[in-house]
Amino acid sequence: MKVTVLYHDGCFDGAASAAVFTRFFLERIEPGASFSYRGLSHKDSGPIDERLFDGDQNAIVDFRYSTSPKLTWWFDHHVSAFPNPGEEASFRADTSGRKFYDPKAKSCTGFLSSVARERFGFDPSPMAELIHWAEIIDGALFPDAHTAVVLEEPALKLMLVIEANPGPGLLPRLIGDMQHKSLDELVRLPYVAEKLDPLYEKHLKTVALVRGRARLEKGVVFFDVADEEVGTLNKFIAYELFPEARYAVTVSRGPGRAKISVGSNPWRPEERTHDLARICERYGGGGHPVVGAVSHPPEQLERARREAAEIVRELQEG
Ligand SMILES: [Mn+2]
Repeated sequence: MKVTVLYHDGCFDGAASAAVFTRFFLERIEPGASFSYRGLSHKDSGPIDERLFDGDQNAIVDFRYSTSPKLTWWFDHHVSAFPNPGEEASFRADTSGRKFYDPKAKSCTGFLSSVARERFGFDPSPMAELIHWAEIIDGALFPDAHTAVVLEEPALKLMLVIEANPGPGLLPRLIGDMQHKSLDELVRLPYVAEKLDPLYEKHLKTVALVRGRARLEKGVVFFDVADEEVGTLNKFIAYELFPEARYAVTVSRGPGRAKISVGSNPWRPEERTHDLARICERYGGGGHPVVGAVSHPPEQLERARREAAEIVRELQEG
């Protein structure tokens, strides 16, 4: 039996969900099954391309629903799991007993493990470490900013590699190894370590850069790193430097955009008095009440800098 597993690409929870699903399937459904994996990205909107369901059984984990009759297993926890017409009704009408959704679950990995244990008699305990860290990472439940910035834990180093997603074959191979190896063993695998080392070095350089530039004024941390290639910016550095900060505003430059990031201190939730999505919407951006962003074309960097200064003033006054 061929099983195709589609998972949320570039995401620790997505890869961990695929690993737990595979082990569950081999132990409780079909011991001789063979697996192929393919990552799905939120960049492609609209219904999922039905040609991807090329297995005898087809699963989606940690990603939105599909009404295709070829989809035989589904586990998700995203609030936006049914963006297209008819999808939610199709899920509600499903009687297969193999499609599961809980938008309150912190991670899909944790949700999938519980369902597999309760409904199918799967024993997830050998994968407890992986499941634990998927809950922390996807639920943003880091104990403190230092843990989230220094990334000493093997799970967080693995997160760095998974989110950078270097090369098309790496995640499918890693999903295979995640089924039986500890996180410490995973980060030492040569094909993981050779990607991790330069990523981790770059990460530490970015942390040092931000530490040198960030300033706290009236509860708001501000820094501008648009003149440097920093890649994805760890959003917790500001709060590691200034634990008393309420908000952080950043100007950075990504491929094809000048970006303003606006966040609130996740370890001081009671001190957030602004809806950051609302503020970002006024400048053409969006997000959630606790974190938002505004993107402009790269040639409008000066505009982004001006707007960031306005946002800083607004947050300082509130
Ligand atoms: Mn997830």
